[in-house]
Order: sequence, then structure tokens, then C-alpha cells
Amino acid sequence: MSRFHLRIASVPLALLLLVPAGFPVRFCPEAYAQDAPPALSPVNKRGETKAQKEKRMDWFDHAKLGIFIHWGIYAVDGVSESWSFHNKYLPYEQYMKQAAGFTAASYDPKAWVSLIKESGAQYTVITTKHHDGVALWDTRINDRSIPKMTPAGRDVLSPFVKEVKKAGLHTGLYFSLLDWSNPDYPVFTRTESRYSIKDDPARWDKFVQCNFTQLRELCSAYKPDLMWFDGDWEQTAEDWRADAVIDLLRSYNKNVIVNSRIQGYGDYSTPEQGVPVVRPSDRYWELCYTINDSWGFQHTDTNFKTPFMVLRTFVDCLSNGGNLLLDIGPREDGTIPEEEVAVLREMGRWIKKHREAVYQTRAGIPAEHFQGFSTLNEEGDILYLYLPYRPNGPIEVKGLMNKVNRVWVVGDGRMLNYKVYNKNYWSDIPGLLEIDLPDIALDPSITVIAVLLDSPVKLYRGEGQVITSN
Ligand code: FHN
Repeated sequence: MSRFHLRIASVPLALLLLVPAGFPVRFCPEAYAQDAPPALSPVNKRGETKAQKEKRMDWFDHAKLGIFIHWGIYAVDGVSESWSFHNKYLPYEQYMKQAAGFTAASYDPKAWVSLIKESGAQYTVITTKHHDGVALWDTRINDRSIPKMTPAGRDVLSPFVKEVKKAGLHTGLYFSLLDWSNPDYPVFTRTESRYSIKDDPARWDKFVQCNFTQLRELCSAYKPDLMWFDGDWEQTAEDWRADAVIDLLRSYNKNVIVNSRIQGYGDYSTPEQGVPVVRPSDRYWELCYTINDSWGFQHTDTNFKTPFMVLRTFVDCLSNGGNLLLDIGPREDGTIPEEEVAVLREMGRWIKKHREAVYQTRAGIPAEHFQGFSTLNEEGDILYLYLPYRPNGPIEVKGLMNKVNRVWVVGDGRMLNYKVYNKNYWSDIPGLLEIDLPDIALDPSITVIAVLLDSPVKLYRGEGQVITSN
């Protein structure tokens, strides 16, 4: 019998007998977690082929935009989520006292999902439990949850996920592997630790059981399409039982997608805040990004990026073949800051108008060829050019070997005049494609031009050469 089962059997029998039949048995399960995780399974034997992974990742690859939601007790005083006590900016007790102010009084999950849908996002990721260990749902492992410790007094996760699924969006759940509040988790604050795993493996096992119990609760209740782990940096994959975590998730949804933050067991990379300058090397990636500077609601953070600035970052991600996971931080009452609503609405306007140049696109051509962002359609014979500026003259594309069949403005269908300059019939060096773009065709934010090619794009990548004829 594994050591996990032995602990459950050691629960005092008398305690169980005193409980009337049918009464929900409620231990302080941080010591009696109900579900022991499987012993660490052998190295991952999933053996998924490249084609199988591509199929599993397909919806994510075409989703392009997700909406991240950081909602927790930290919105009450507007302090940084979990970090404010971990970094000892305020005492832990003061941080947790925020629970008394979390009302969800104006929380309207249907309205949240309607706004997310309006933004053009295809998935959403909500913080089910951040590093502070406060669950949005009625977890049974302890009373550190919105239902049990706040005036909201109810599970606020389930109604949201229900609306997400009704709206046909993909469900993403953020789950912090570390839990700085849990008495059986080694780390508390930046300078205080409770114990070390090597000195007390049994205590660490208790904590791991808590994580597995909560993951089972989330998977069985919500069947997530995507698990967004966070906080993996403090322990190893073996300590987290990462392989067993993936097995657990797959046992509920064999096609579940997992982000990178579980010590190397994930499906895609998750650059954060810093927009990638060079194209990420991973086939699948997602930039997680705030609209101001904070993940959760902070009264003092008024540094909101404009809708145009966020839209430009979205197109930047598109041009490099990635997704944008754009964060909103609702207030404690469930209302969403107006500045964030405005950004999501502008994203939705733009995406609706330029739909053909969003979801079915892939990374574009190298930046040297065009002064802006670009993508290609799946077949590679339509080049989309994104202009986050008003041009002072014709739009130029360099090094295009293809014949151009047609050029039009995406979203309003105007055909555009174009010419190729400096193309000598006897040279294989391509000329310069110049496209006329009248002001009337400009989008208030980012204008998109479609260039229909005679075949999949072919680019000249040379340094130019001496002319050998005339
Ligand atoms: O520590 C967290 C942070 O609070 C926030 O949740 C971000 C969102 O990606 N993730 C971690 C920092 O990388």
C-alpha cells in the first residue's frame, strides 16, 4: 500500500462513525486530502506524434486571442496579487483581511462572457487559485475560498465557466502550483520558509495531495480545454509530480492543452509582458499581457495602454504566429475597469472587420521585406500587410518573387492600384512592389492590405548584385 493510502486509512475511525450518514464529511483536509496522487509514473510514455499534437493544438493555433482574468481578494485594496505579502510589502494577515471586502456584488458572468465574445477572443483563462491559495470555487481541501471567507459567500467560478461553455468559447483555468498560504507548502514569503522537502517529504506529500485534489475538483467540474499553470519555478517537475499531473488532466480530457509553466511538461511557451522582439522558436506560443501594468485590479495603476497600442501588440503576435492572452483585472465587486472594456471593444471591432486576416493566418514574411506587420494565409498565396500608421506614399514590398494577381483592402474590399518598379526581364532579382493606399481606405487603427500571389510566396533573400546586362 502506498504511503498515501496508509494516511487515509489512519483517519480515526471514531471520527468517521460519529458523522451521520449523508452528512458531508468535512475534515480540515489539508491534513487529510482525500485523493492521493498516483505515484510518480514512469517517464512520459504518451508518444504523441507531431500530427497528433497539431490536431490537438488546432483550436489554440487558430484562436489568436484569449482573455486572461485575474480576480481575487487582492482587488479589494488593490495590491499586487499574492506578491504583496510574499514580498512583505504588507503583513500576510492584512493581505488576507481583504477577504472581508470581496463582495462580487455586481458580478455578472454572463456580461463578462458577452464582452469576451465581443472582443473576438476564442478562449479565456481565469485564475481559479493564485499563489495566495484562495480558491474561486468551493474547494473541499480547506476554507481558503471565496465561498467560505468572503461576503460574496458563493462559488464564483462555476457560473462563469457555465457561461463560457454556453458561448462556445474554450475554457482555460489558471492554477498556481505553489500556494504560499498552505501550511504544508515550504515557502511562505521571500524571506521565510516553513520547511524543506528533503527534511520532511511526508509534509510535502500532503501538499501535493492538496494540489491533486484541487485539480481533480477543477477537471471533474469544468472539463477545461486548457490548463494554465503558474508558479512552477520553486520546485522541480518531480516534486510537482508533473508527469502524473498531465496524466490526471488527460484522464478527464485527452485533448487538454497545457501551458509551459509546469517544468517542461507543457505544450506551448508563455512569454509574459515583454513582446517578443524576434520570432519565438516554439511552434506554439502565447504572450500574456496586461492593459495597464497590473494583473489584478489596482486603484493606483492608471497606466492603461490605449486600444490602439494593445491592438498593435496583438497584430505583432499574429505576425509572428502567436496568440495574445490579454488580461483584465475586475474590481472586487465584479465590475471591469472601463479602460479595459474599451480595449476589448476596439479589439472586437477590428477583428470583426479584418476576420479573414486573423484566425486563419500564420506567421508572415521577414521584417526586411515590408515596413509593418505581415501574415500569410494557410496556403501561403495571400500576403496580408498590416499598417499601424498613415503612409506618406505608396506601400513598398521588397524581394517578392511572385507575380501579383490582385491587391485589396481587407474589411472594405476596395481594389488597390499597384506597380512593380525596377524589374528587369532578364534578371531574376525581383523589383519593388509599390501599392497605392488612399486615405479613404485607412482603418482608424490598423489598415490591412491583402496581396493575392500567383502561388505560395517566394522571397528573394539576397544582397542584390551587379547588373550583367541591359
Ligand atoms: O506570479 C504570477 C503573476 O502574479 C501573474 O499571475 C503572472 C501572469 O502570467 N504570472 C506569474 C508571474 O509570471
